[in-house]
Amino acid sequence: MFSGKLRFLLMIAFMLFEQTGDDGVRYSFIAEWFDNESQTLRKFYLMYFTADDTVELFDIKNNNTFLKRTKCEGISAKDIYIGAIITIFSRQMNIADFADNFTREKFGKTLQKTFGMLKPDVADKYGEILKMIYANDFKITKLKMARLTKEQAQEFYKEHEGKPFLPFLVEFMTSGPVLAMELVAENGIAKWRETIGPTDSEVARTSAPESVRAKYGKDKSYNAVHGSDSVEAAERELSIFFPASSRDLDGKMTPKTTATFKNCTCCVIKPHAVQEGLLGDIIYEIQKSGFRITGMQMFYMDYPNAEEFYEVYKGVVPECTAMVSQLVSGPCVALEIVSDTPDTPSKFRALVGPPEPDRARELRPNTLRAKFGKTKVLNAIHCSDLPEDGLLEVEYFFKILS
Ligand code: 3AN
Repeated sequence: MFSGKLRFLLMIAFMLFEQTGDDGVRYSFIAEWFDNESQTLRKFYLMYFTADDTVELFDIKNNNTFLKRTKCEGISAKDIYIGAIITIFSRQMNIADFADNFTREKFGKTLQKTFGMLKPDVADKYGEILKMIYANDFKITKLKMARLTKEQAQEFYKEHEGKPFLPFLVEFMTSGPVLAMELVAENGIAKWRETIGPTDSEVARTSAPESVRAKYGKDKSYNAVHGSDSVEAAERELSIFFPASSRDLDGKMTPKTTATFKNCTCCVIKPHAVQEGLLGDIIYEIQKSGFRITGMQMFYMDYPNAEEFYEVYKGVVPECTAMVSQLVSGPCVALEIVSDTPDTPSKFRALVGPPEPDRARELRPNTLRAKFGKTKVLNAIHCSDLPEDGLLEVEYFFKILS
């Protein structure tokens, strides 16, 4: 009906009206998606309607509507910020920029990402500290358990070059695993500094008794946790652990995973449980039950990978298609689990419980699925079925995908 140019102008005019007429507001972003088939980066206007949590996609190059306004599982205003990866019908879209000033003003000043890191002295307290992170309204958008080399620790703390405590700090930071995180919240940088408390844990106990360092740190050296102190520091520190491109890497290696690939089993905390903020609660239960977490990383699975991962269930488990859709609906967290006994996979299965949460609640109320699951598909956790699958699945995540 309209020529391409006119249609484009109408689109722009439409975008100038932020009120959607149904008591909601429409926010507009530039979203990017790498199309594997054509090997091109495709750009869209992504409109998000607050009234009913619906989204619409407009293909910028082809100048047409790519996805009509529709409800999209698991997406709410809190999930959308610059740099976020959101999954829309199995396509992982990167929110690259704001598409109008209205959205920039509403979103731009408030949501901010920062870098947080749990140090080697709290490796057995991940669950408790992650619970605190969620209780303080942070979203964890990237996460990796890693081991720093001496060079990497020196690079990370290069602002302290020449200070007398640096050699000890480097030794401490390379003595065990760290848990690196990208955290997002309103005024994230200042908020995370406030959440962790003063550098010296002894001081924290008097001046900020509810802070992470007051609760889990020992002194000013063993102080449990790190937080960036400026936008520049956050960018630099995030790029060390989570490089966005090879330019970020600049020839250096990222800190390596801590996965051991020995007497282990695989646990995947599913996207719905991550989105519900249950990561800390689940990890707390796992650590409390005597299992050790020796590898942990957040993954944004794409459709082919999710299908490959669940391949053995295809044609056997009727919910397989729904399980694949759930796994690509947002970030999941994969764990390498070990224990002091040789039969870690079966021991861990017993803690996870029956696949159907309702049944689990009846028969095994103390299991993870009984506590955190909703339905057979949304049962919070995947764990390896057969003992020999444990290592294979750990390798799939921590060698192949990672
Ligand atoms: P923060 O981590 O609170 O930003 P910084 O940047 O002054 O503190 O120091 C970085 C790290 O160096 C601290 N987290 C702590 O582990 C260590 N550190 C700082 N000051 C001292 C000190 N005087 N003695 C020992 N370690 C220190």
